[in-house]
Amino acid sequence: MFRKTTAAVAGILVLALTSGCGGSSSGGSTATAGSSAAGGGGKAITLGFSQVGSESGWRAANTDSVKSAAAAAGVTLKFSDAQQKQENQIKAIRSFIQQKVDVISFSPVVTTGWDTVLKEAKDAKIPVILTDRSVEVSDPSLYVTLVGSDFTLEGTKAGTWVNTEFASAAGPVNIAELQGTTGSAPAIERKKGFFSVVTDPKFKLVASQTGDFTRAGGKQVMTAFLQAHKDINLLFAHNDDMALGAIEAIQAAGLTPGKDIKIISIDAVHDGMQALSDGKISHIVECSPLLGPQLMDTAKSVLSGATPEKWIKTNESEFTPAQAKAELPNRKY
Ligand code: GZL
Repeated sequence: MFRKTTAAVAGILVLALTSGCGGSSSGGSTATAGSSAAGGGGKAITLGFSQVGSESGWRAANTDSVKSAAAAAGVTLKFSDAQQKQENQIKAIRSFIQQKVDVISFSPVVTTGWDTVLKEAKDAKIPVILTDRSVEVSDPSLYVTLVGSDFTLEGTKAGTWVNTEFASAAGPVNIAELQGTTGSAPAIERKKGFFSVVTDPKFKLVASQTGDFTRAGGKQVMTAFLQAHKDINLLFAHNDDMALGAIEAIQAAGLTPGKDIKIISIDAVHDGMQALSDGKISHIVECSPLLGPQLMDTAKSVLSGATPEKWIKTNESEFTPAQAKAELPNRKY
């Protein structure tokens, strides 16, 4: 996983400054928006963006951030929704290459399977900027940088809260885990970070399965968990949407979320913060979707010839119920 800065990666970007032309990418929905702005060489910037899909409140906020930042930056945006399918992202990237966009950006739905299409972008001399999620590639020069969160740290923060919350518990503390999309960077790294600190033998992982980051998935899987296990003490949900679905399942089982089963989640989207404020979720680690402005700034600097750090990290917080109550009026998403 090339998320570490590798000096050798410098690479010389030969930038295609031809402006993108019309047309749509196959696979998912594509739209073009925004007016042009000067990039390197004074040419208008056209950015091709392949979004994972619309699986969660986080994703909706991330899409809004990218689209509004492109409009504010005067970047012509070609936007493709992959409906959570890697093949649609690959098709979209190939379409952007054919359209000769100036720069390509995408949030990779999973970490592997990108070498071939990113090599095609490199051969076409179109720089690629990752947002949100990372990739595992054989050649780190296949993308310029990642603008996104440290998911391992998010998992570690969640695990640290668990250790504090259950410090006085003799155990066993039975944990159920709703994993994010299988093979995605946030699912892999949040799990790794969490269990790197939740190591006391009193903690027992009694159930773990993907809910694919959706409310429906969280509800369906938690319902099955509750049928199989009558003694779950803690739910670790990789995102708020799955936690919100799980809350419905917990209530349907006649239990009280936040009391009978503590819930630790990640994202801090509005509905998650509301549930936290109401005590149904116990603690939330923030993962900011507001990556649009950083993406546009990075695209412009790359097209002007700069070589950014290999990973431009977003700074994030975490919230207790009281903090959520106070923060809710200020939330942008
Ligand atoms: C994290 C992002 C994840 C969110 C989920 O950066 O990739 O995908 O945590 C979203 O809500 O579906």
